[in-house]
Amino acid sequence: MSSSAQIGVTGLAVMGRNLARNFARNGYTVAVHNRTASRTRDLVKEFGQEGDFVATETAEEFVAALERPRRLMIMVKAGDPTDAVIKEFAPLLEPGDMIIDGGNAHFADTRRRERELREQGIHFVGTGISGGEEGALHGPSIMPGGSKESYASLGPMLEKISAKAKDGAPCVTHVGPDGAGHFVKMVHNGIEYADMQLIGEAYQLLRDVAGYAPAQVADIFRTWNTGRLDSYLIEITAEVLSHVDAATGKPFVDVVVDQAEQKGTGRWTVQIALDLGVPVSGIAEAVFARSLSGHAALRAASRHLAGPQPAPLSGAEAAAFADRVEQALYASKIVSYTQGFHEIAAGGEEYGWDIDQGAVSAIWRAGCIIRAAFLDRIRAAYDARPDLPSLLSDETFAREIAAAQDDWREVLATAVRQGVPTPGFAAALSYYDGLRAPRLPAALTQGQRDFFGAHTYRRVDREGTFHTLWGGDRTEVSA
Ligand code: NBP
Repeated sequence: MSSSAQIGVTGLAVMGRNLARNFARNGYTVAVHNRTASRTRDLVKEFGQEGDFVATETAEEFVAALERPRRLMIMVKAGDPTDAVIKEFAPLLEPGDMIIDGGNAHFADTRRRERELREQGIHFVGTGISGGEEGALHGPSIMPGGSKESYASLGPMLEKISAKAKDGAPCVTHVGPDGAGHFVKMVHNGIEYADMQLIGEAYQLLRDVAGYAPAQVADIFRTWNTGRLDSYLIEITAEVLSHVDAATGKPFVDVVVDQAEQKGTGRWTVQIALDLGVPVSGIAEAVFARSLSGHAALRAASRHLAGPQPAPLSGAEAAAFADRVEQALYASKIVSYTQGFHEIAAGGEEYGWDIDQGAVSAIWRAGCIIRAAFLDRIRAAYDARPDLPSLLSDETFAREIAAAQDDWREVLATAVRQGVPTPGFAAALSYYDGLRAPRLPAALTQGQRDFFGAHTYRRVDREGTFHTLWGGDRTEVSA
């Protein structure tokens, strides 16, 4: 067998198979391999005419099929399977070769794998890939980490198979060293959770408070999708809401069990944010809302609890309310992106990654699940001021939130009065109000901590750290 393949893909389930086809359709010779060899044979049988595939059955054959330095992409289930595959292939590789992990790995695992393989001279490129199976085939958003050297070799190939933004720019950038790519992919997914939760809350308000049927709500989302909320998630929301169940003739959304599942990347985003001390309250509420929905027994046992029943609005009032919900959704969305980008900045600082936030927002403009017109504007904000401390410090976003806030508050007040749960909207507004508050009750918290634990506090009028002798005569001493 000649070593002719420019890239190899091992792990040919939906993602790996479609990425391999994407490389082949773009003119690359692709070696393909899967633990269960029938998947490899099926791929070549079904799609062999799309390009140059080299089907291999053993690890040795697979590695031998790759030109040097070798580019070997792993698309297996994240976690132990990734380690098993690395263990199988690494001994067959040589210094300078690259292993690209395109699975949804935890960035800490990626850091460990990168360190271990670096000792062998192998570049380990943890790469976030978003866009689902369609994206993998037609162009995903790609977030590679790893060394600069590996990006010089891989970048042009990834640029070719990636999604392209409206201005033609490929949705891939070298995010930073070691685990930076998987970290950014993790936060992407956290933001995705928040986006979906906020859309869900808007939907429920439009149904329960405005009194619209799912098909009418779908029309409202379609209209929103022509404005500043233009995004893939709003577009598919309209599709899902207008879908009718063939078996019952009912709206599809009414026959689906209302318990949301999750695979873990949203949870990781929140866990890491807690470690980094970054308030990602909107993302956290989105994760918790999925968790609450899944507690079927608890929910069943709680149905009798007292609370108001929403009373649907009349026609003109409903339309006016829908406009206000759009404002609330947009303002809350600005806050979740603000929180997500804060986490990326904090992760970059903690791990020494030097992540270009503008470049990250640019590669999310197409291909990935959170793709949206909005991301062009985030990029513009970071381009204008790369050291922007927060998206809310950008004048345009601050002005838009200022214009939206009366409606945002009104929508939340209505939701609270009518007993419609809106944890995402509420967390976003509290974050906003928390940041703008001239004084926070944290001063009282510090006093309590000093009282029960002598934890000390700082004063507004003098440098230093102090403690009050609470159990004694309450004089203040320097700590
Ligand atoms: P899965 O996550 O379902 O993984 C199936 C693949 O892993 C098969 O090729 C399977 O081989 C292989 N595999 C397993 Br399981 N254990 C293995 C082991 N010990 N050794 C070797 N191979 C093993 O596939 P997927 O949905 O295509 O996703 C692939 C990766 O991409 C995952 O990390 C996923 O999180 C990530 N991702 C998925 C999406 C998406 O939309 N699905 C989006 C973005 C990222 P077999 O055929 O022999 O069982």
